[in-house]
Amino acid sequence: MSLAIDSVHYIDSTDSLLRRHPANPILTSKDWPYRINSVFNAGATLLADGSTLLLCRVEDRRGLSHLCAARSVNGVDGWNIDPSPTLMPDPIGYPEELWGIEDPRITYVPELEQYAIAYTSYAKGGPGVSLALTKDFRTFERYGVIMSPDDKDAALLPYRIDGLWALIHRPMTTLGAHIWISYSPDLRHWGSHRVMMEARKGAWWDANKIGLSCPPIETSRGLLMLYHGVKQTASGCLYRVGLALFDIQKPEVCLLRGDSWIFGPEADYEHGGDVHDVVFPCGYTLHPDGDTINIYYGAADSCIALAQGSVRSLLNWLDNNGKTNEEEPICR
Ligand code: BMA
Repeated sequence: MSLAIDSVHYIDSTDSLLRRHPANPILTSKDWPYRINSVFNAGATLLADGSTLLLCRVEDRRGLSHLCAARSVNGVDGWNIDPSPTLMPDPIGYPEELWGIEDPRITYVPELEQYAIAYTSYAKGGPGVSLALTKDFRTFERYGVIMSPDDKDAALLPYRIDGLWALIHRPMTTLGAHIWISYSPDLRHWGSHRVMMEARKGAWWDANKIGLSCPPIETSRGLLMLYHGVKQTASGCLYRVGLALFDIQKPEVCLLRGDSWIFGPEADYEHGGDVHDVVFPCGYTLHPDGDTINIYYGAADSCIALAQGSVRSLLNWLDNNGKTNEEEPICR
């Protein structure tokens, strides 16, 4: 009897899709110029001179988070870390930041000639999505909370669609923790909310709770999304990363979704830390070849690590392992 083993995906290894950098973890609390508890979940971007900027979530020794910039010529080592916090919560001007700001995702927006940072602002009402614009990661124009609690895991798309800005985010609703997209004429007023992709149910690795990882990657095939799935187990949550592809001009249309995760906690620094068994990417940079990708992720809510891959290989993997909506309802 020939068991359809290919369909079980045992032979389609994801091992080489994203390779951990030998220098991992690339940033830890020991590297910090001031006393902190942990550093993780960093947004990433390339600056005009080709160097890499990470906007890191730093948790202080009260348990509250702020953001701090680290710059490096090669994106791997030689980090130049701001000597004091780059963006502190401002609970007086922005009460939604009372308990800190977390998990930034950076999008360079050519039309505005600025970087847009979507981050979690945390206060009594729960986590919400806030937005700030900057040209230099030194001064910031805050837009305040743009998605009210409970909402997080957000990134702005770098272009308008039919004149409207688009924001991917993850509201918690009675329907569950699914990925949504919303539109705005001015970055302040948001509507036309639509579900992009739902969490699966039951025993799946991405059951019940999913969220955007890095901002989606623009490719010739569509918007390539890395997303995290959270599996609840008897010994806690397992945070892993999967892949899906969406239409560039109609991002609520899901073209392909992989069944299995492509990256999960395996290394010691991912298994052990303040929160065990977490890989949580918030940023990526693309090499000048247009294909090699650096994915920066928080490991175990304690440090920052780097995994490298190829956009072409990620798309190939989705072609071979992803399902379309015609095959089965992949996103609902
Ligand atoms: C999520 C977010 C992340 C965190 C992860 C694991 O809900 O709060 O900031 O890394 O949980 O603790």
